[in-house]
Amino acid sequence: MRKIREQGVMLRPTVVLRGVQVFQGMLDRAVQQQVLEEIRTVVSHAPLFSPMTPNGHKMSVQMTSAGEFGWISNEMCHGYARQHPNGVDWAAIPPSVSAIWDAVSGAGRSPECCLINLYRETAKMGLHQDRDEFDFSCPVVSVSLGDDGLFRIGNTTRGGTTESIWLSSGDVVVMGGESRLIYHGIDKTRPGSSTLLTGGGRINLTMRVVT
Ligand code: MD3
Ligand code: FE
Repeated sequence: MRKIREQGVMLRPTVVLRGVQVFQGMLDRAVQQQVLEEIRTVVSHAPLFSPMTPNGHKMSVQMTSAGEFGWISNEMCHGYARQHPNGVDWAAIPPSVSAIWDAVSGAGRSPECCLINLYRETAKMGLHQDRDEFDFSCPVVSVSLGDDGLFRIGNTTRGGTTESIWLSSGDVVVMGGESRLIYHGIDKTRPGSSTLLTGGGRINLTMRVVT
């Protein structure tokens, strides 16, 4: 994908929703499998855990990270940290994943965090803003793998109308510019809609610049 950009052929989003760019079907099955295999290695190094919500409830999504920073939320800490809650350094962001950032981010910086979210059957993520990062001029790039997820976006302030779009395995989403601080969430997944993950479920990767 890096090659494509060097040749000067820009990828075009298939859908743009409130400034959020959606590249549907950007990753073919072979690339999805490659990414998944590299993510499995990351997860075996830094196991998935269930973070706490700000109100002290357990989130239904399981998480871990790769990169210089990972995102954690427990009694001790709520935000980016250099180590997994168990004390290990996060693994490096896999090359197949940073290649996606290089292809679509248009950013002059490399991602410092790849957050890995696992949605089993009934997991969801409520509407929220991503504002734990320092530099909002860099986009967030998301990669969907496995089951479809219903992605909802609202506005840069709470309330108002929202719009939804189903994200499928191999879709890439770029939230930059005006859309960087938009409220967003995942209402539900469609269990059984993909055969990519053994045991089913949805994995979302988000790459971010943190500092
Ligand atoms: C819009 N993840 O990890 S990815 C998250 O599918 C998160 O797991 C969802 O929201 C998921 O924080 C949605 C798409 C996404 C990610 C970051 C954004 C959309 C965004 C940041 C700003 C605006
Ligand atoms: Fe988010």
